[in-house]
Amino acid sequence: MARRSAESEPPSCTTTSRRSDRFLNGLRNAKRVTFVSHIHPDPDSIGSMMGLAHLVQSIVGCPTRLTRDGPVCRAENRAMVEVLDLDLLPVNELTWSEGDSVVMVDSQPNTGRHSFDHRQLPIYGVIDHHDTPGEIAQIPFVDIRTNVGATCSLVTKYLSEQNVQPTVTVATGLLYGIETEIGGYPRDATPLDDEALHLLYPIADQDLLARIRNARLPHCHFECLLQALQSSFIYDRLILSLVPHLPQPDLAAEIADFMLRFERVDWAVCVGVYKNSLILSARTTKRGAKAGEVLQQVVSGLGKAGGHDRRAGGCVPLPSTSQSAIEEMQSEIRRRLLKALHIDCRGQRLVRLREILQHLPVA
Ligand SMILES: [Mn+2]
Repeated sequence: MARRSAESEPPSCTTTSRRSDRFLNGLRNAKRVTFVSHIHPDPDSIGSMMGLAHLVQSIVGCPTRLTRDGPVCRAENRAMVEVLDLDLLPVNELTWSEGDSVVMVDSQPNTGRHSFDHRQLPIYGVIDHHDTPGEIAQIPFVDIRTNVGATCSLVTKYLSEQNVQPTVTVATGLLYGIETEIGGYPRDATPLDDEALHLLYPIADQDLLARIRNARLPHCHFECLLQALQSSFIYDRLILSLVPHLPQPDLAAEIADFMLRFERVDWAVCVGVYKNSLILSARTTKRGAKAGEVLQQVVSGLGKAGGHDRRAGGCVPLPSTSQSAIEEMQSEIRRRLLKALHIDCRGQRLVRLREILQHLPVA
């Protein structure tokens, strides 16, 4: 299907050509709709599932299921599930019956990472905003707008097109999903994202949002930040953080976000060990950097990656968790990354360890 920018949506389009109409038309005979997304659910994937479930329940009137692929990791994301009282079913424990439909949000088949096996049940719809394309040729309904900041913004548009008022919980989920995608810097947002925020803000519960944003953090979070600071190296305009142990995979993205604030760099990449994999997260301030494609190039033949223009993530399985296997894979990734970014210089530590150790206060 043709990709159209949010701004170029013809205002004169007939009712039947609206995406939300076409989406709902294909679900008319559904007995139940299940929403799936990528692994380690993030607020954009959770919010999108919430919004679409509310839409389907309101218009089609059939039951819906929200799922999670693997654990919800980041403290804020766990707080979102808790304070919004969401019931996310583990995707690998689902059973299927006649009349089931599946919709994938914030991800595409065979890109990103998910354990939903579409040989179990063909996917009816894909609603996403990622740059890195998946296999969508066989999917009846596809709405992929790569210029839009958040999948939740597309979902909010569906609700407003259908005159379905979000509940407080749904509005809070959608708003938080959009905020996490476009709230950082660099801000990749379109008028469609701002329009969605404008619609959701008066409905959303600001106290619940505050509880989600300021979720309490475990001890290991601070240990990991210290590890990251100690193991960050500057290569020209890149800062690379090699973290020996990530307590949860989403921390790679938090570290990359944090390091990108450093005024001397315009790329921040975190490569951290989580279980028997390396988790990669890349951020850049450069518009048109195609970070998703850069990361795909870096992990080519080793693992998977995907993302957006200025934000990307990936995963490389380790052949073994021995120190030498980890170091070997980290240096291969560093070599490929420096090549991809055309950087040819030695790394400098962000923090000089000896000076820090000399000045450690006594408790
Ligand atoms: Mn997203």
